[in-house]
Amino acid sequence: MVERVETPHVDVVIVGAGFAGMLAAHNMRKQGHSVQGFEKGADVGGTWYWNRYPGLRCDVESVEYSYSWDEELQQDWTWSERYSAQPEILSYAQHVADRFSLRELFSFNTKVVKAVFDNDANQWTVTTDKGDSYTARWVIMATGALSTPKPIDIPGHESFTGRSLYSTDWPAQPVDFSGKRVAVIGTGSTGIQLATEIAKTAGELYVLQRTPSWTVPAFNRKLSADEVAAVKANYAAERERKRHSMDGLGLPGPEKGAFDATDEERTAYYQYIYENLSPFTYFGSYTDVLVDDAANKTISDFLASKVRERVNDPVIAEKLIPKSYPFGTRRTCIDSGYYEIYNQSNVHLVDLLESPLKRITPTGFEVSTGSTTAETDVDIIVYATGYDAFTGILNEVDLVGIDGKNLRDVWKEGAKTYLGTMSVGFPNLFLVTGPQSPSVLSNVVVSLEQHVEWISDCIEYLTEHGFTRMEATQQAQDEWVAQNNAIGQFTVHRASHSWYMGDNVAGKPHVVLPALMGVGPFRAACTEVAHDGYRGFALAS
Ligand code: NA7
Repeated sequence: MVERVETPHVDVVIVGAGFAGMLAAHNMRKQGHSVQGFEKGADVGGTWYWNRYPGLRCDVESVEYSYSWDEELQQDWTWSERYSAQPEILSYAQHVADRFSLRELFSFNTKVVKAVFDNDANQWTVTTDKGDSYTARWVIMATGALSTPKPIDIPGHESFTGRSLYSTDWPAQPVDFSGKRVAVIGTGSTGIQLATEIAKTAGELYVLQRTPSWTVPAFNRKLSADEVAAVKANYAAERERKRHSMDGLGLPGPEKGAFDATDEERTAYYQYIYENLSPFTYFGSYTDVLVDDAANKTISDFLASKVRERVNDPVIAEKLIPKSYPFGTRRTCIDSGYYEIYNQSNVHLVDLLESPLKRITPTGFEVSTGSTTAETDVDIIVYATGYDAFTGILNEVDLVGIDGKNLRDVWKEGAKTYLGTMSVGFPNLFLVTGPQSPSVLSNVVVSLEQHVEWISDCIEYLTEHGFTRMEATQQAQDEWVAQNNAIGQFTVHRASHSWYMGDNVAGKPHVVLPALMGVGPFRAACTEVAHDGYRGFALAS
């Protein structure tokens, strides 16, 4: 006789044990739900578990890039530096897991490979790479926006006989670059952090730059006991203020247009931001910098002057200055001496706009120089070529909704959601910081807390009212996406071609992926929807 094995059932499946997944698991358990979490890594931490390349730091200040939902936690934990390095953020995540006994809610080293919606039972069947299946009423995809590396699209990269390193899959053992010839491909946040670190010891470092990024000095430092005490004295109130700000950082808002200030006044203000605040503040420095190209250019001009100050060779400086996109339409970086590496004799900028990268060879890389090519031999190639943002990680799972439709196919023409959290045809499947939510354009911890708390309240409401099914309506989703696209057209993002729009991955449709309205207005919109009985969602028992 064949023994029938029942598929275990839980109220909620949570995918991912990063900052979002840990909070979701904590909340669901607190609300009395049965929870099964899955995490493909061996431990908690998400981004900070997977990424461990040298020089990795968060570009949001430590005291802000941390949970705000537990007063005792934020009072007990003390950050050592203004901008934390990866090991400290990972130990924070581990501390939270210990403190709230979160690990027991997750199966680690377990990847969710498939989830299929049962339209009659209003539940999902979730299958892992171990072959186990669970049924769950609700599924929360806490999988992060920057989790799946962009495929390496450079010809010949597999032919390289030296060492290839990937920022997204860094070796556990430290890599010794001393005396080595190294190429770093990519000059986003990751490439900038890596190049700065590798330049310290490499024999020769070649930085292969296609599109330059704006980057400003971190002015990183140890936090003094007085500074920490001052933050902690007012933590809860400050966090609350930031939740309603445009970027989750609560930086001072603009009062007037860029040209309503004199040149001297504007320069002084930009200098103040440069030395004291996050560069994300520039977006909110004047009312028109995000909508008017000329106003926007005042920021670029100011920052360009800084590059010229920091780089000795004026030709190199000009190559490092972004000229092809408005300020703020690509991620602004924070560095610890990046531009200065170009003043070292062992560091060489390879401008791929001038000399396009043709291929990786068995011994190095080859660029076109007019009618000829030039080959450079290296020992190590480091790829810092970015992510298939927002959708990559969701596409890795077979998410099968109503009528057997796969999310991957439904989003072929572009990812669409309502409130960044649900997509039509996929009832009971919550996304955290999904497409058309602020996520990457904000302090993401503030954004993910808002999203997870909204989802938690929503599941509470559905449970209390006996609803077993929730689905975004087509109209609500269409309007939400249209509104975001309209903001894109209204702002300098209209000229943007970046991973914010899906442009970095071949074949990915150009869609405004992050919500551009800002963190505070997004929160208000979500709260209003909830107050209206989850307007724009179809609820059923
Ligand atoms: P990014 O910001 O997407 O940067 C990737 C970089 O890699 C960027 O400079 C790309 O140039 C470059 N790239 C990608 N493919 C190629 C090829 N084929 N040839 C040459 N150069 C290439 O990713 P990061 O990991 O640096 O940062 C992601 C986010 O993580 C960051 O914003 C923070 O929020 C944390 P391109 O721009 O395509 O010309």
